Amino acid sequence: MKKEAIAHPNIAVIKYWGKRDVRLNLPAVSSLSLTLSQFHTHTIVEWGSLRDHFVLNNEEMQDKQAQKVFSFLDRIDPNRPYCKVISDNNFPTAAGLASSASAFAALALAGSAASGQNRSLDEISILARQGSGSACRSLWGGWVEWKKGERSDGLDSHGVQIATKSHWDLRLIVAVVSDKKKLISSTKGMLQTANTSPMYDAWVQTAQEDVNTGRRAILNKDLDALGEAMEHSTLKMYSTMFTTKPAIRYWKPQSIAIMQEVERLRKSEISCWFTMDAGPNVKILCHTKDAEQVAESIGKHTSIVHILEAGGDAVIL
Ligand code: 2P0
Repeated sequence: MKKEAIAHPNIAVIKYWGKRDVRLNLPAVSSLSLTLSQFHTHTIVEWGSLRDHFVLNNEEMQDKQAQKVFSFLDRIDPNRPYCKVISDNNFPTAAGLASSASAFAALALAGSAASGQNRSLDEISILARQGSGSACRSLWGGWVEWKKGERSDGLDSHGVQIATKSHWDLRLIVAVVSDKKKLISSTKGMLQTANTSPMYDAWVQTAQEDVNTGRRAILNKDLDALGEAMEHSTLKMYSTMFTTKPAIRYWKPQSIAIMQEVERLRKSEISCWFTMDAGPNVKILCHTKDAEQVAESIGKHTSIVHILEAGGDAVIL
């Protein structure tokens, strides 16, 4: 059987940081995200070959990355035959977006279909989560909530779409400060934070309030309320990272200059708000009518600036 699927990356507006179960990738907190259009991962899974192959962007991979893909397919079907996985990102590494979310969402969708399983989207989201936490949010377009769930088997920890891509006319501007691979992986950073930061408990205890505020703001299309909650969630997440031992600091001087530029734009009555992830790149949410102006101002600090729209559901082709 051969099946192919497409999924888009997503950016969290209320952040996921910390795991309550490392093996199953169960999060300590719920999160909210926006799925992006323009960029996607396209993946073909073909069961039946002489050995396992993983070809990423036309290059056969043989490292840890390939192993992660093959063991993920073992989760889909423990008795699977050898297979060939061909995956392409239509966005360059220099786009400044993590590709693991769209990658595991597309792989979960294509892999399940290729094995002839009839899983629901919730079940595929649960599967994708085990490849990379944020991937469980990339099965749906628009605005998605990842409920952390309570169960120890993780069956209630998956994405839920709260609004479609056409719900709200916003843009996400991605300011690329560096396209280098991050120095410390998210998984490692999260573990280190939980083990050593005195701020971690406060982060976990106050996260649900931010999710509730963020969800309400999305449903009411209130950008100032969402932006405030997004910056708060971002900076609170970083407070836990800064206070680990040793400290984790993904920021670069340019990241701070861009955050200051966003604050300056707000003083001139343009509603725009920043968020950052496990790296130095800055993402800014604003109304579509202001996007060009915001991108131009941000462009003073970095030469790569993308203006992105809300994207649609992941699909089997
Ligand atoms: C997020 N990040 O909510 C948060 C904010 C980075 C900072 O999800 O360990 O690749 O595979 O579950 O999903 C990036 O981490 O981590 C991430 P794992 P993932 O988007």
